[in-house]
Amino acid sequence: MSPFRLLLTLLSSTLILPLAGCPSDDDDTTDDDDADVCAGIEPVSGTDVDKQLIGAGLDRPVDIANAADGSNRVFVVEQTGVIRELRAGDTQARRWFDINDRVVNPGGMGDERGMLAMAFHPDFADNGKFYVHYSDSSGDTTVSEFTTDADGAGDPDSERVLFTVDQPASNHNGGSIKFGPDGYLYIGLGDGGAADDAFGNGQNPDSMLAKILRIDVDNGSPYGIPSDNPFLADPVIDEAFMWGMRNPWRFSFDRQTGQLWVADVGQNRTEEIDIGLAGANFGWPNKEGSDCYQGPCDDSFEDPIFEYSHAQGISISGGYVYRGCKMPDLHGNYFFSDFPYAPSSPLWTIKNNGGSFGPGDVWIGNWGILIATFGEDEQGELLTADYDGGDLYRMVPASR
Ligand SMILES: [Ca+2]
Ligand SMILES: [Ca+2]
Repeated sequence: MSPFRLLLTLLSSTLILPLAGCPSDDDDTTDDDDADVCAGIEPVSGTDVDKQLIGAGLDRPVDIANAADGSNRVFVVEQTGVIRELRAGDTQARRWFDINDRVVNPGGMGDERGMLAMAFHPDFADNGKFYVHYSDSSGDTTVSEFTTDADGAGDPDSERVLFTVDQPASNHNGGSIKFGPDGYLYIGLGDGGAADDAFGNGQNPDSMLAKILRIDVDNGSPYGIPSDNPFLADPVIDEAFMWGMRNPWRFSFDRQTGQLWVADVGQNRTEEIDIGLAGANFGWPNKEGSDCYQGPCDDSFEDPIFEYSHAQGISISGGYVYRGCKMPDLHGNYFFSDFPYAPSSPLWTIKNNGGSFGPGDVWIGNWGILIATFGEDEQGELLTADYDGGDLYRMVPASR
């Protein structure tokens, strides 16, 4: 593990997302669901994981989600603009939503455009609302709300556009959209692409690009700004939650602590993992990882909690902190991978080892598939997909 530099001892108390003003999780009648989520599931001791095939025939799977509605369905976003649904017991995923007609046709492997992510509204079971992040027919970023139709499928005709952003190049569109434990929608956008922040968005306070945004989809038109967003009294756009990102392709929330984990794809030298910190500037392009890169470089920039060099990988695929039922010995491990453009992605974890983050309990150099993304099922078991082979997997105890 010596090639990996372990960075920054961070007090966990400074890292937890502010939960003040929590609009959707303050109701005692609904927030005790997690208590029985593991009922009837036998835990398995040990930290060896294997992959169990649970679906096949997917076309470039880039995101995996669950509706948290008790249905135990798994949803897979295909880059071409389709969302497929895998019901409990299914082996073949069904077409659930299709906006291929308004999504740019992604080219070959490594094309970063297309439908990139989806998020279910926290009250999806009641209101049928979900959100998608896609590149439109011109390649520009669109984040929209949709609702389900009478049959419970996603309705392409229900689109309510939240915003669009011009994309000056095909790469670095960011990707993830997810609701935080505060009920707000977080959206990751990259720097606009090309290389070396060619369009100057990394430290541009006026642009929606190169940021993690945080908006309120339940108030305002087309959306509201949460009253505790960190840049309301600052030149940085009010939607921003953190900035100075290069290409935050995948982020997630720890379902136990609420902590935000962002994997920011690097330039030619370093891949990084950042912890959510309201108002932080993560430094791109002045810094790549913890190294100065271009422009003025000082302590005002937030450094990653973990980084690895391009001797180990070339494009980080962020994952999740494991909080599932089956493998309690792996709780607290943050799973992630890398996208080597071949079916040889690693499966790595890091965890907090007494104040700093270092390699965790799983460290597999080649897992035999090409990993662009991870997901959680309703029990918090981790899912991943083979971008090239189109297979969907659940991580299971190797000793089962
Ligand atoms: Ca502002
Ligand atoms: Ca950075």
